[in-house]
Amino acid sequence: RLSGRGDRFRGGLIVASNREPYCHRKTPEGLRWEIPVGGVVSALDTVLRVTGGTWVAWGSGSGDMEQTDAGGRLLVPPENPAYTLRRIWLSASAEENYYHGFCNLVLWPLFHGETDRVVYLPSFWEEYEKTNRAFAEAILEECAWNSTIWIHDYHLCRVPRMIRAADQERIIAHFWHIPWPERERYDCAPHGEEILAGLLGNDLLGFQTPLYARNFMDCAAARLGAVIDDDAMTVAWDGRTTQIRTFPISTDFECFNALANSASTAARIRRIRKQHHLPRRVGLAVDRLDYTKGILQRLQALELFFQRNPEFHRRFSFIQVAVMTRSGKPYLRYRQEVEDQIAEINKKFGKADWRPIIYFGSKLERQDLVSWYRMADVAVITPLHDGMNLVAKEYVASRGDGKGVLILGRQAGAAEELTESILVDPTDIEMFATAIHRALTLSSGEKKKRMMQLRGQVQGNTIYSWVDNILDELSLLPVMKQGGKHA
Ligand code: ADQ
Repeated sequence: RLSGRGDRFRGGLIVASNREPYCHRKTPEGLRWEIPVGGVVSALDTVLRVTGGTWVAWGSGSGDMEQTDAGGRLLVPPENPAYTLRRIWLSASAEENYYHGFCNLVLWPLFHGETDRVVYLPSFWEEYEKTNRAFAEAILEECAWNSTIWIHDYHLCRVPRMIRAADQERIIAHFWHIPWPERERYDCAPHGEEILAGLLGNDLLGFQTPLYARNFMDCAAARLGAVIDDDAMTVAWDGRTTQIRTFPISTDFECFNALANSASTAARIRRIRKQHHLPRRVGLAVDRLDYTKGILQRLQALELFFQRNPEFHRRFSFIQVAVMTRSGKPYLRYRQEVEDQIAEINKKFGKADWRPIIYFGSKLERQDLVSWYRMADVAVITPLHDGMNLVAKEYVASRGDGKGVLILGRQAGAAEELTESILVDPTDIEMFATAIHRALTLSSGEKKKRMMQLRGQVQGNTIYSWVDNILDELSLLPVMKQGGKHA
């Protein structure tokens, strides 16, 4: 499914991300493994299962050490090994300052337009730098002389430059999964120059949308005085050139499509409907529990919708799935706010035999997730800011029946491609509530037409074409470094 290009990674593919794809936990029943929830993990595991290679990541599970060899390595997926996971270990201080600190309290809110939430301490940066160095060293240990290094996201901004300092010849690519803000907003980034300098150690730097790529180039010019070539889409700085490209990430269309069309999904839908006493029509949102996903605004819109449209009482329930993937005060507070708001709506409109909002706070197995997608008359995916949003694409891939309507927030990267969805500004609660009503009253012909166009879009750019496009770009790099120096 990668057009035979898996074998173009001759020296092997080395992927690096903060989160690991498989996590081992000690439980009262013994050691268990699980797949952490999140877009980066779900996209990349799909890829590495096909290409093979090594994935370097933080071993964050309580039982992780027990499962690895002395070098921190093990083969995954546990049930069907296809690639190597190289775990690295973080000290308590690194976990606190690098991960909870610089990543979650500085970079994440800053890059999602939530500058009021940014909290900065100097110790955050010290540990960020140290942890990035530990990643760079581990990556270099895993490399053959002709390996391709592929780094992911905002946790590892400094790694490309650190590897580059050790080896000029290496091919280094980086994919940025979240938005890149405009220059004015980036101005308040602590260590803004070091972040840019780190990323300009890459040969290739990929973004989800043209806007984020543009914003990055503007910031590099303004903060570092880098030279921008708008036609070639390159940034030149400190004697080297980085190619800037746009690669909108996607999902495994065929996998979701086939599973959603299966008899086992149909049986599961019947079971779920009965178990939760669902009315005929349901709406759905699936998010990691995060303030950027706009869950509170969505609940406000639903409250207004139920207030304005009593004819939907008892006939429509909304399912909110929101799994907590990060700990820490802002997330605990946000979860409390979400739960309180749901309780209030249910108290205001609910009846003994009907709950307007049904809330699940846990991880769903793939088959259950697909069953919910297939069952939902409307999916309401309305982040305040989001690099792409894979849930929107997974929903579309699961609707081979041509039914289902997607309401999508304009600030999701996915809105650039999924233009046949009903696009909303999630902070305009009036319009949002109207959009929910519209989605539920669209004619079946209109629904089908829109869904078919959306499906064409997702099918035409799957997770495999995403990797293919990145590979094509890598092979076009002017300085092909293979054949260079041996590590
Ligand atoms: P995320 O912020 O994690 O990803 P998203 O792209 O929506 O956001 O991916 C979430 C993934 O987790 C989906 O594959 C979804 O199916 C899964 N998921 C969510 N809740 C779940 C649950 N309760 N049970 C099981 N699975 C669940 C980051 C960026 C995004 C970008 C991706 C990929 O923030 O903008 O799209 O990386 O680049």
